[in-house]
Amino acid sequence: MDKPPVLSPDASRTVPAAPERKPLTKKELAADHPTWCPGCGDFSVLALYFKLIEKRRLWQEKITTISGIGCSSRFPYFVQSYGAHYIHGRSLAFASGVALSRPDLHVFVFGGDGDLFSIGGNHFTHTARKNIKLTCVAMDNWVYGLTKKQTSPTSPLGFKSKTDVWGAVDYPINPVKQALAAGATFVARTTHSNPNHVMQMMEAAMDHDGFSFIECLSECVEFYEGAFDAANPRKGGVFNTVPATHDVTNEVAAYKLADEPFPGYFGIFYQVQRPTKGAREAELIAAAREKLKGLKDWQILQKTFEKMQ
Ligand SMILES: Cc1ncc(C[n+]2csc(CCOP(=O)(O)OP(=O)(O)O)c2C)c(N)n1
Ligand code: SF4
Ligand SMILES: [Mg+2]
Repeated sequence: MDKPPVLSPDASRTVPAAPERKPLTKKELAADHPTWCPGCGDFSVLALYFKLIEKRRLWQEKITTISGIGCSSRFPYFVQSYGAHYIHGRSLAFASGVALSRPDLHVFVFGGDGDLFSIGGNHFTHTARKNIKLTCVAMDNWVYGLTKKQTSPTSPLGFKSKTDVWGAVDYPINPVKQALAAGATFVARTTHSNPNHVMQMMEAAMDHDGFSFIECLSECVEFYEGAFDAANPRKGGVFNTVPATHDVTNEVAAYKLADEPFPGYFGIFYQVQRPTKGAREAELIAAAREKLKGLKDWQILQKTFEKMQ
C-alpha cells in the first residue's frame, strides 16, 4: 500500500529484447482464421500488423489491440494478444483508458470509416485533441461492410447503397482533414494495395509519442469493388507519395495536400511533438506526490478526510 506502482510513460514501452526470447511469428500471433470475404483489403492490414509485431519485437503482454464493431473491427479476434472488440464507435474511449492507465503498452486501434467517423466521430475528435498516445488505423472502404452496404461518412457523392438507392447526396468527410482539424499530432495516409508503404506508416505511427492516425484504404470487394483502383498502379491507377518538399510540421500545407482530389497523396502529412495527456497528468501526479512526500497512503487519506470535515 505504501508504494503505488509507478507507471512512467515511455520507459518500458519497448521491452528490451531478452536474448533468449525470439520475435513472435505469424503462427504465434494468429488467433483464428479471419472471416473476411476472400480478397478483402483487411487481410493485408492484418498481415502487416503481424509483420510489425515481429519486426519490432513486440510481445503479447506489451500490446493491446482494440476495435469497435464492423468487418474491420473483427481485427482483435484474429490477433493472439490482449485486446477488446468493444462497442460500436467506442473503441477510442476504451483505448484511451487503457493508454492512460498503462503507458507501458503499445495501444493499437483498428476500425472502419463508419465506426470511427459516424457513431464514433466525437470520440475520434476528443482522443485526437487530448493527444493520447495510441495508434489509430481507420480501415477506410467507403461503405458499411458488415451491415451489407449502407452509405458511410466517407462514401463519395452518388454512391448507390441500401440507404441511398438513388446515390449518396451528402458530402463525404476527408479523414486526413478531419484528423488535422481535431488536433492529431501524427496524420498519415496509405492503402492496403501497397504493403511496404502500410508497414512504413505503421512503424512511424507507433514510434510517434502522441495520438497517431493512419487512414488506410482497404477495399471492400463485396460491396464497393474497384473503389480504389485509381490509387493502384496494378489496376491502371497512380500512387503518389507526399512530395519530399512538404514540411510535415506545417498544418496548413498538410490540409492543402489532403484537399487534392482522389487518389491524392500517400505518406505522412503532419507530425509535430506536443506533450501527451499522459505526460501532463504524470507531471501533476509527480508534483502532488512531491508535496506529500514521506506520508503513508492512509495518512494522505486521513488528511483529505480532515479537509472535508
Ligand atoms: C450501436 C450500434 N449501432 C449500429 C450497429 C450496426 N452496425 C454494425 S457495424 C456498422 C457499420 C460498419 O461499417 P464500418 O465501421 O465502416 O466497418 P466495415 O464493416 O466497413 O469494416 C453498423 C452500423 C451496431 N452494431 N451498434
Ligand atoms: S463485406 Fe467487405 S469489408 Fe466486409 S469482409 Fe467482405 S469484403 Fe471485407
Ligand atoms: Mg467501412
